[in-house]
Amino acid sequence: MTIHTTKPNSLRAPASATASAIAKASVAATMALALTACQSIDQIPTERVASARLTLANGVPAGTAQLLANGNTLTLAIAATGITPGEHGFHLHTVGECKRPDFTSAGGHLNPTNEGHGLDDDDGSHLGDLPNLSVPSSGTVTTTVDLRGSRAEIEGYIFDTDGTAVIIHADPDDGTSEPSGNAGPRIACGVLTKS
Ligand SMILES: [Cu+2]
Repeated sequence: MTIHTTKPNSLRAPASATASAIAKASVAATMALALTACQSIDQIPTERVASARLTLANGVPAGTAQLLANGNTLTLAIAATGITPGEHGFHLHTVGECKRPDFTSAGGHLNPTNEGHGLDDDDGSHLGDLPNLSVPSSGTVTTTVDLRGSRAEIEGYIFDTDGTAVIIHADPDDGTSEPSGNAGPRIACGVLTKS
């Protein structure tokens, strides 16, 4: 996989990325998915706001997550690899720090408005509550999710003084249990860094 240098800056792999073929392929897969998951040309996110390099608990690279913008909508696009097949909790966490091996340094869910946890619960949900990742037998998953709220508001929360992390858990988020959906240990983590 070659990342062509003639592409606009927003479509290139992060300059700081390692030469890992996995990471480069993941970036390309993320962009391809972002371009195909949309309904029409004016819905395609055209600006990369931030990106995160995901790492497993053992330090192995596990793909990328990118924060993309289209107008007032922010979309998180993830291309993760090396993940156990099945359903996995997937969240934004409130501190942009991924200390291995347990990633507890990332704190709890990003929840700037003090809501309850859970996309399926009736007491609201955290901004960082995202749908479970459904990982196929290949161990590689690509998907996009639109974040809830205006771009300016969400960027303010994500790029606060302590930053924000993207986390994948070992188990599925049950959508209701406080405070984190009973999703088990954190198996992959990446810090969102402005592009
Ligand atoms: Cu989490």
